[in-house]
Amino acid sequence: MVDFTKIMISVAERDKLVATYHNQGYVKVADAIPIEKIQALERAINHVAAEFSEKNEDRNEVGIRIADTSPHALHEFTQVLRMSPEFHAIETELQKVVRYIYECSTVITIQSNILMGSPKDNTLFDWHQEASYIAEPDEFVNFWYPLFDDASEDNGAMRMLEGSHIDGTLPYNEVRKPQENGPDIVEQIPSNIKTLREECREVRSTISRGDVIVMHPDLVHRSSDNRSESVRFTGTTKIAPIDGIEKKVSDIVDIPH
Ligand SMILES: O=C(O)CCC(=O)C(=O)O
Repeated sequence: MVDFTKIMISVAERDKLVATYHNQGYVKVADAIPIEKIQALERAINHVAAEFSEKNEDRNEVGIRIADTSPHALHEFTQVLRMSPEFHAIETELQKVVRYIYECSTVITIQSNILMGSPKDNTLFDWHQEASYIAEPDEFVNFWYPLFDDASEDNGAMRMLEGSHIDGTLPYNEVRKPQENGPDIVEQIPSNIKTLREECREVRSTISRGDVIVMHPDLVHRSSDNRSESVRFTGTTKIAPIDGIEKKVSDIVDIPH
């Protein structure tokens, strides 16, 4: 794993990181998010959880109750956190990684969420590519990172099919999954998933707090069962390099001078 605090000063390490990203379709970056920023988000989450708490439930109990029974409360809970300055501070750190990988100065966060995987979660995402859900822009990176507990096999660290990004965005089958407490989920599963699973090595993103997995938008991946006792809090952030956007905009829009 590349240590981000060190690669910031080494061209050779940067080249290694970029080559790994392009060859495997993902790269693990250690210490991309300073621990103080994660701790600040943890305090914010505890604060929001206290607002949602019934009968002195702790953060974990609140998480399990709302994740299992109330999609509406879960949505509210995660939206409040998603818009918090503490979460934006983490996004800013991830933007630095994208600037570093692309050697560019302008980047934009196109989607960013906090996901809560309860131990009884039945809304796991099946095998998919981010690019089949996000058509534009075609170039972005997808970060996945544990927030409070290290990502382990036990709590359902992300599974990735190494090299599965090579053929680009794949045709998919739509699979409808009815939910007990909310609207159906429709997933887009690559049509050749069986072959991909035979041909590509499956890797688990077992990483520590502060580390991130940087995934190519065409990498096939999925979440997995949380067999631990605690809610799995993870961040997922998609960031695009957009250097040259001013030029592209002025090509299609007549900007008055
Ligand atoms: O962590 C999860 O449950 C799945 C997240 C995911 O698939 C993603 O961020 O692309």
